[in-house]
Amino acid sequence: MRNGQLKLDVICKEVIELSHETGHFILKEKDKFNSSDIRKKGFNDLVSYVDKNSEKKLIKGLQKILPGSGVLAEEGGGSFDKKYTWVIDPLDGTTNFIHKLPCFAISIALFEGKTPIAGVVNELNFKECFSAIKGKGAKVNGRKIKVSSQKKLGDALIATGFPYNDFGLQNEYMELFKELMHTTQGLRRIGSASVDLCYVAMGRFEAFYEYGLKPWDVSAGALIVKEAGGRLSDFDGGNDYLFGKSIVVTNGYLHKAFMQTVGKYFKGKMNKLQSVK
Ligand code: 2AM
Ligand code: CA
Repeated sequence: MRNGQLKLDVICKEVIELSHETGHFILKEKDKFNSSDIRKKGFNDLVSYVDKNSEKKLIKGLQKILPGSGVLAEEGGGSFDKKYTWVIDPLDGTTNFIHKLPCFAISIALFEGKTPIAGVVNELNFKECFSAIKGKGAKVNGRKIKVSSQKKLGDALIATGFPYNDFGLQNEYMELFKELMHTTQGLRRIGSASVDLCYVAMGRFEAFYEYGLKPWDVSAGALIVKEAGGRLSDFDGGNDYLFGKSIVVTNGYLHKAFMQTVGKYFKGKMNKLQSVK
């Protein structure tokens, strides 16, 4: 820190390094891992010692990188009571990891107050480490990235996540899915929201939508895709996509049309989501 200003480029480099070290641990464990290591946090909600140890390593490293910072993490919780807060998913795509299926990633965002200012998503299987600093663009493995320039929904590849334990809007979800099956080039479900967001950021997907996610799933990826030129909304068309449990992201060109389609099924219905209090 100099004159109260964070040196975000230096911090970002150190976070990337930490994500590689922790990623090395996760990949080493993948081969030893078996079903007796899995614990259930709730219906369809899986966790293992790998998630927990990865989180411990990250928190220790991040607090060294920025002493006095707070943490909000998937396994250990936390809050936003400090000036700077790390929002961490130590293993995004746990179900994939357990089944030894790519993709899964480490997702780390740095917030100033409630605003993300830096993000790193390290996808460990294909060794693609995405990063962004607010106002400075987005990168993969150090190379600048941007969203696709596709303007036709009919030629767009769309990513989504299926509802996994809150089925309050299941019918609306299926109706939207059906429409998109007919009006787009196709739909994909990768199983790691942070990676979905980064794939929109680098132009592999034109759009991504999902509900029921938490800030640690989306915060780093949302900054990365925004810095790559993408547009983001919640399902109601507002800006509460980090904390509001629904997110739509597009390459920008398709945003209006895509939001109109989402709105047909979801507008005014988000209160039916059981996990939204
Ligand atoms: P996770 O692997 O860290 O849990 C997939 O749709 C996205 O939803 C992933 O980012 C995944 O993150 C998140 N998610 C959260 N809880 C989940 C669950 N119980 N089952 C599947 N995905 C879950
Ligand atoms: Ca996780």
